[in-house]
Amino acid sequence: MERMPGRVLVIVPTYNERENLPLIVKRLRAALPDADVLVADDNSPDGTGKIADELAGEDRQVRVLHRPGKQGLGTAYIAGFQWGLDEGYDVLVEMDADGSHQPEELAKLLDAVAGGADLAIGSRWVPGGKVVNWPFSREFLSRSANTYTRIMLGLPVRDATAGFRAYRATTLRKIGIEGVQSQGYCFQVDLTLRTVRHGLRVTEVPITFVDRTIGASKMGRSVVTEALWRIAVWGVTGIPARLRRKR
Ligand SMILES: Nc1nc2c(ncn2[C@@H]2O[C@H](COP(=O)(O)OP(=O)(O)O)[C@@H](O)[C@H]2O)c(=O)[nH]1
Ligand SMILES: [Mg+2]
Repeated sequence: MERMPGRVLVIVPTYNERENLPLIVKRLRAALPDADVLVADDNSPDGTGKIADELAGEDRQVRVLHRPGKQGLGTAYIAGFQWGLDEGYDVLVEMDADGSHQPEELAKLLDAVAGGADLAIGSRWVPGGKVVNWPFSREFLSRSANTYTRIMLGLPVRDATAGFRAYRATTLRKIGIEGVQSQGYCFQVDLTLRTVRHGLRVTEVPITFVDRTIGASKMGRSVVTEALWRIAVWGVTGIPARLRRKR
């Protein structure tokens, strides 16, 4: 990495990730010793929150945000962002706990931010991006969701549903995160859309996405349904603005 773009907080949301969390925190701390980590746990029934507390007890750069129950990925990130903004971090990173996002690739995202990006997205669907271990059904779902999103919203982004990202604090302050209601994949689309509509700079960095080998996905059919209808609503309500821009 060329230089750290200021103080960096990596937010790791967890729900039943007891085996994954120690592995990912260890890799992250080794890859980026200067970055701090915030685990945002929703009172995981498998005791992930307690493991997070133990990790925090051993390392001052690891902190934990406990929420009383499963409230969805979107609000977990909003709570984490709010905490990080209040603490004065300059860059806020989103990263899954399950190993899909490789901590060793985070430096590339931070380089993009240091180079002027307001939002850097770790992208599977730009040249050089890859997925490993994904069944065809997951790849098909992700590609279709991104094509649908691009057509509906006209976003100049290949992987708008990606959850491996680095935001400048100024970006989050400008786009306003308090009112965000989206929860699953469309939380990522929602924030991408807000960033683009504010005229801010989005850079996609190719990454290798590795599907989890431990534990199970928390994303069900309702998350996909939510993305379909919300994106349709944004698409339709955004059409007048797009027509005005073209004229
Ligand atoms: N705090 C919190 N974390 C969540 C919630 N849902 C998912 N996660 C975490 O978000 C990350 C991505 O979820 P995952 O199930 O891997 O999604 P997938 O990769 O799309 O299958 C993982 O670290 C999960 O533990 C939630 O409701 N609350
Ligand atoms: Mg995952």
